[in-house]
Amino acid sequence: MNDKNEIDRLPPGQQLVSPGKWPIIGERFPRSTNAPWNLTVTGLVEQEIHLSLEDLLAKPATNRCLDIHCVTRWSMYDVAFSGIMLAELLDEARCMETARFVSFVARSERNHSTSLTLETALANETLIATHANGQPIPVEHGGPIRNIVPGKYFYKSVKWLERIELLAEDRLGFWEAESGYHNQADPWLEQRYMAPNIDKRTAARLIESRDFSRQDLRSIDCHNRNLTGLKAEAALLRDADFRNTDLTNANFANANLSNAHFENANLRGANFENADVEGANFCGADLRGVNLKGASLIGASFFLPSDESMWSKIDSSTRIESQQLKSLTPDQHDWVAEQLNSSPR
Ligand SMILES: Nc1nc2c(c(=O)[nH]1)N[C@H]1C(S)=C(S)[C@@H](COP(=O)(O)O)O[C@H]1N2
Ligand SMILES: [Mo]
Repeated sequence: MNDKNEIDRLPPGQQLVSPGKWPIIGERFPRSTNAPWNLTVTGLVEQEIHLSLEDLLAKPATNRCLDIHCVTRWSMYDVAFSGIMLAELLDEARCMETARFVSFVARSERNHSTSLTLETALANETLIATHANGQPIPVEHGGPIRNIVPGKYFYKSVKWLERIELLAEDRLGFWEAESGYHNQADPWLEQRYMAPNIDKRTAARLIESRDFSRQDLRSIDCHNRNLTGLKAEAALLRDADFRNTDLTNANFANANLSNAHFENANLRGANFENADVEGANFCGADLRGVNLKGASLIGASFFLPSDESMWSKIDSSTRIESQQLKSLTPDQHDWVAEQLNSSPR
């Protein structure tokens, strides 16, 4: 059980999902192969270990009731995981003195992986889990074997774990290397992303051109600007700052805007078709005439209950399908659904 009291149990910037609604994030299927499931512990160990799923299931299980915190701002309390402690497997494998990092590699098309220092992996009591809430973990959630790293954003917990590798030097994982996710991933410190890699002059030139199409502009600071008609199709704008910006008729189709900030932005007529706006903040923004069809809305927020100045403007001219609303948290869902039924203002 989580021993924090309810008030400070939710890390900063997170929202709770509806009870029992576990979102699927990232890959949905393991690499397809007929090979039986097994787990290898390899690298800087005295004794390499190969375990079949049956071997793993035969070991005495440890149960842990844990809170999940995803970097895209959703959290879920009290998932009862069970499996084998990483520490037990490593006792068996006997790590060499030179082993300082541990990499968890998935059976996936992209060899998805993540890594931790060995010290963190053990201190956080990493679990090699086979069951969640009394059932085998469903395949879309990483079954039959996934690692679970308590106290870190959920991207440190790989689905379809098939190899644990002990290393002397760190090897960044998929999200950490490809998408700039923070390698420490502490939700209490909001370690979501690494610092951006664009210099100020390049940013200024791009803002001037109003053409961000297909560019990697993660975390770009555009707040308080006039960017009407911005072209940003398929741009990588995760964590970008568009607070208070005029984005009338901007085109963000297919863009990655996860965790982007649109607080109080003017988005009238903007196009977000098929964009990823997971965890994006639209509080106080004008969303009339906005097209959000096909956009992924997990963890997005549209209003701040306590502050009416931070309620976005949504009406029947805002295009969101009811299917999409299901990925919002319950209070966001109900509020947005109600606004969508109001006539244009
Ligand atoms: N193999 C694999 N593991 C993965 C991912 C992935 O894309 N592939 N995504 C990570 C991310 S970003 C999150 S938030 C969680 C999501 O797990 P869930 O789909 O069971 O909620 O899995 C993590 N592990
Ligand atoms: Mo994630």
